[in-house]
This record gives sequence, structure tokens and C-alpha cells, in this order.
Amino acid sequence: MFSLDGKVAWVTGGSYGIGFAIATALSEAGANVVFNGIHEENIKRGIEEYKKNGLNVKGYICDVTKEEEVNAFVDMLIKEFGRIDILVNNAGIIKRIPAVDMTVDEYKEVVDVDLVAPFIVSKAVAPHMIRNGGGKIINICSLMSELGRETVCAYAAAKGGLKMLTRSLASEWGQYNIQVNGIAPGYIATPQTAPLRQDGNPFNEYIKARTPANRWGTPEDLKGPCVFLASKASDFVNGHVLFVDGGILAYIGKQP
Ligand code: NAP
Ligand code: GCO
Repeated sequence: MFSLDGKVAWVTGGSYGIGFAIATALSEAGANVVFNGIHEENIKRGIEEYKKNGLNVKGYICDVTKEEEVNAFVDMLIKEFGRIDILVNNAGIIKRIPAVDMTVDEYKEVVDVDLVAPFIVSKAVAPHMIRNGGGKIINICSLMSELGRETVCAYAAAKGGLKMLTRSLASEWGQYNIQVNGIAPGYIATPQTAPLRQDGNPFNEYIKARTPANRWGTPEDLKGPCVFLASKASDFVNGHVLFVDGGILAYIGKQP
């Protein structure tokens, strides 16, 4: 039920971090996995890392905000692999700037990667899934799909929108046996959150106290939930956002 043998999976932003763990999980479950990024050096290092782990995961340059680049990339994948069964819209950025100081361009840059790009990529992949009789699309949302906090307004707006894009595409494509779901990680230890954990940042301890699991999540914590949503086991799960957050969203927080 959880096997991905014979499936082709594309993870956007898989050179490191959460995307790397997800691509690893899908490959370990039997899928033929490809990933993309925008920095050649990171892609090369990622491919080496996969190889060190005995995984043959291919990496390519493709900027998910550029529709023409994405369409050409999908054409190449179809030519090379014949199909795309699983898409994980993982690539994302964040800018931590107070709203009054954030420029409109900075706001748009975050929304472009975190909300517009998952639409561009899903729209490019869906016709191939429809032709193949179905597929799985997994959007990497966030705790910020539900909660706000200071300095991350663009990110939270984009991730809130990504939750609703997930539900909307699930509504449109369920009839083609395409399941579109989200995974909303809590606070995960990756390069993206490194500034929140380093140099004695009090946010580090705050998040541990705010999380029932009393720890930061790791990218590996997302492997099982992703294999579940990529496999037959979730064929009747559609439009769902699965929070993988150690319980933070359910918890008022430890009394100081
Ligand atoms: P990360 O360490 O910053 O990695 C981001 C990845 O996205 C990199 O591989 C980067 O590639 C790629 N990327 C960025 N812009 C791109 C573009 N325009 N086109 C293609 N690839 C692009 O982030 P992360 O912490 O692993 O997070 C991954 C996803 O999970 C993001 O969507 C993030 O919002 C979400 N998330 C993270 C957390 C957390 O606590 N870490 C929690 C909830 C949700 P390059 O290296 O080539 O730039
Ligand atoms: C932040 C963090 C969060 C995490 C994640 C939480 O600055 O608050 O970066 O946004 O990245 O999205 O789920």
C-alpha cells in the first residue's frame, strides 16, 4: 500500500532541507525521483549526497517561478521518464521583515515562489497526470498557513493561499483520480530556520516550549507523512492539509 515502485516523482527544491528528506523518502519507497533548484553548486552537492546514501536521484536547474522554464522542464521529464505520478511543491523562500519596512517587490518575490510557483508547476504537470489516469500532488504548506507572526506577513499570506490552492485543485482534479493534499510542517531544523536557532536566539527555546514534543522538528519527521500522501494508502484523502508540527498548533504553550 505504501510502495512507490514504478512511480516517477518530482520534488521541487530538493538539494537539501525538507525537499532532500522528502526526495530521499520517495526514492527509498521505490519511486524514480528527480529534483530541481536554482543554484548549480547546491544541486551538485545534493546529487552527491543522494549518491552517498545509495540513491540515484537526478537534479536539474529549473526556476519554478518561470512558467516557460517549468513547461520545458516538464516536457523533458515526460520525454526522459514517460510520466510524472507524484509532484511535491516544496521549493520555497521566506523574508523576515516587518511589514512597514518590507517593499512591495520583496513581498511579491516571496509570494511568487511560495504561492504562484506551485500553481505554475501543478498546472504544467496536471494534464500528464490526467492522461495517465491519476496522480498525487503534495503542497508543502506551513504552520503559517494557519498562524501569523511578526515579520513574516508575505510568507504567511502565501502559505495561507497555498492551503486554499490545495483545496481548490483537489476540488477540480479529484474527478481525474488526482489527489491534491498539503503537508504543513511546524518548526523544522533546516537552513531556512537556522537564523532562528543560532547565536543564542531566544526564539530557539521559545519554540521548544511552545511545542508539546519539546523539540524542533527534523526533515526526517516529514518522510513518513509524505510517503503516505504519495502512495495508494491515501487514494481517498483529498484536499487535506496534514500538520506535522509536534502538536504546536494544538497547544497553548508551557506556563512560563
Ligand atoms: P530551504 O532549506 O531554504 O530550501 C529551500 C529549497 O527551495 C532549496 O533547495 C532552494 O534551491 C529551493 N528554491 C528556492 N527558490 C527556488 C526557485 N525559485 N526555484 C527552484 N527552487 C527554489 O527551505 P526548507 O526549510 O527546506 O523548506 C522547504 C519548504 O518547506 C519551503 O516551502 C518552506 O516554506 C516549507 N516549510 C519549512 C519549514 C521549516 O521550519 N523549515 C516549516 C514549514 C514549511 P537553491 O538551493 O537552488 O536555492
Ligand atoms: C518563521 C519560520 C516559520 C517556519 C515554518 C513554520 O520565521 O516563523 O521560518 O515560518 O519556516 O513555516 O511552519
